[in-house]
This record gives sequence, structure tokens and C-alpha cells, in this order.
Amino acid sequence: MTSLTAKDKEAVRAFWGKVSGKAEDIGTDAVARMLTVYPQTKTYFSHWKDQSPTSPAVRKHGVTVMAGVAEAVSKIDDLKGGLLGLSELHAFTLRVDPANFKILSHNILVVLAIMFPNEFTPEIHVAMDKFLAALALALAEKYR
Ligand code: HNI
Repeated sequence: MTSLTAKDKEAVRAFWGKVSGKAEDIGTDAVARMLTVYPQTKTYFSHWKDQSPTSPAVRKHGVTVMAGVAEAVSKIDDLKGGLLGLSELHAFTLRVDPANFKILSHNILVVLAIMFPNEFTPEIHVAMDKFLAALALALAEKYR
């Protein structure tokens, strides 16, 4: 996986500055889509009684996940170090299969493309895809 160039990081920071105000909506739609399009991910949320896209639990988790993404943007120069705690949580406590990080990243990209068609240019798309892949890798770090 090619590492993030200075140009990628600049693009991610600039784009995030434009979209972070909508982080709650982005996260909610991305989590709802993940549960609908990849139903196997529901196993991690069996403690939620309502898993529908409009459920408060899905919105709450959408907000939570995007707070994690925001933290990752702020630690873009050291994702592995910066997300160690989150990786331990997902690996040891939650036992989330790392394959699901890529699945959620895909859904985040889809939602970004839908919500920000003009800003989500091919150049931003590749920078965000690489950033989310680096984030997934950092979250999977503690699995090894
Ligand atoms: Ni994830 C909790 C961030 C992907 C299942 N997750 C969190 C929390 C953050 C977070 C932040 C709250 C931690 C805390 O309570 O201190 N998760 C992220 C990020 C990604 C991600 C940044 C990837 C971009 N999580 C996933 C995926 C799954 C997942 C792909 C499962 C498919 N996460 C969870 C579960 C919890 C969780 C389950 C606990 C939720 C709860 O209800 O307590």
C-alpha cells in the first residue's frame, strides 16, 4: 500500500475542512449502508435492538466513527501511533474482523460522493481512498 504523500495529506485536510460539519450525517449514512449492504456486519451490533438506518443507535455510532475519522485526520502523520488505542479496542475487546474496516471505508467514500459531488473530484477520491486505507491498516495494526 503506497503511503500517503504530502499532497495526499494536504488534499485530505482541505477536503475534511469542507465536509466535517456534516460528519454526523456522513457517519450515520455510512454505518446504515454498511449494515444494509454488508449484513454480516450486523453481528457486531446485535446488542442494538433497532439496526435500521434511522435508529438512534446507528446515528450514535455514525457520530462515533466519524469522531474517530476526525481524530485520524488530526494524526494523519502518525496513524499507527495515534490510533493504537482504537486498534486495541477493535482487535481485543470488540474482535472486529479487519476486513470490515475496508467495508466501512468503502461506504464512507460512497456517502462522500453522494453528499459532495462537486468537491469529491477524482484527485480527492484517490487521496481519501488512500487515507481510509491507511486508517484501516492502522486499526488492524494490533491484530498482528
Ligand atoms: Ni468502530 C466503537 C471508530 C470501524 C464496530 N469505533 C468505536 C468507537 C470509535 C470507533 C471511535 C468508540 C470507541 C470508544 O467507545 O471509546 N470504528 C471506528 C473507526 C472505524 C471503525 C474510525 C473505521 C473507519 N467499528 C468499525 C467497524 C466495525 C466497528 C468496521 C464493525 C463492523 N466500533 C464497532 C463496535 C463498537 C465500536 C461494535 C462499539 C459500539 C458500541 O455500541 O459500544
